[in-house]
Amino acid sequence: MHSKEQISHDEYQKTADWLMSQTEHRPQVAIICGSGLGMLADTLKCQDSFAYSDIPGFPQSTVQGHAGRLVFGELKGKTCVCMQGRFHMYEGHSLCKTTFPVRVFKLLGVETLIVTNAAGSLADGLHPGDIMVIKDHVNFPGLVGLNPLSGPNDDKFGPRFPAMSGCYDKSLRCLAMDIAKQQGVASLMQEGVYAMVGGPNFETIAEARLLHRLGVDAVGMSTAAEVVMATHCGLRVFGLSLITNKVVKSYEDSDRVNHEGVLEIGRLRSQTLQQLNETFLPIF
Ligand code: 6GU
Repeated sequence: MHSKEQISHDEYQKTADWLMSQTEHRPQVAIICGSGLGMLADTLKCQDSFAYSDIPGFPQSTVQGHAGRLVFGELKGKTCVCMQGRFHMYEGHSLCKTTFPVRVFKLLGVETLIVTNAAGSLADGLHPGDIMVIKDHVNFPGLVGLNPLSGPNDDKFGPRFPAMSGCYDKSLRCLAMDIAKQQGVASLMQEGVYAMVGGPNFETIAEARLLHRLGVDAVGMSTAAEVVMATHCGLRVFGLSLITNKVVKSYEDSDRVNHEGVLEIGRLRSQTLQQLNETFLPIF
């Protein structure tokens, strides 16, 4: 299911052309909202929104807490397109389907991609409710060949062997930390390494320990594949993980992570994330 599917340039273009025929917005920024973080889209002005099911060529989202809408609009003078709900590998989508919107954004003229997700923390200093600015990632599916770039390369989008060092833009990361200081929320924010795993189950204790030893600060089931695709086609990327829970690393710990708890922390921090975004967006 995950390997051989290919999407042609024409298919991405058809979706982009359809969207451009339905809205006059021409976004510079695309935002992919993670679990429980979709409320950002609701704050866009002059909205044009499209259910994924109405967009030709778009995959369908199946997870609770993910609305499944593409919202265009203005936020503090920047034209944005916002995914309320993303596509995950564990839903059974091929990786080129989960990353389909990224190339569509490129064809819409987007220059910067902001990715957010809900993640479990492995680092001792990262607590539920903290925000991690993604400095780098470990793409576990990618390391074993589950990569959206597998198959013939489409040179119109980017090179066969794209570099991934520096894929999380340094100036955007510095700017985000500066804004957090200005807004008095610096104690909630730090940089770290995100790992994407396939899911849908959360980690065993042995897996959690392994990730911790490898230098992973937070783990989740998304983002890395989208960022690989975005970097390949030259988008500038900024990523945030909202820490929703601690990953259980001890056999003595009786805590269990659950999806409802993940969504609840998203609601708790929506205000802080909103404020950060409103200051951040106009100035980069
Ligand atoms: Cl603990 N693990 C994974 N894989 N994804 C998560 C998570 C944990 N918490 C939120 N998302």
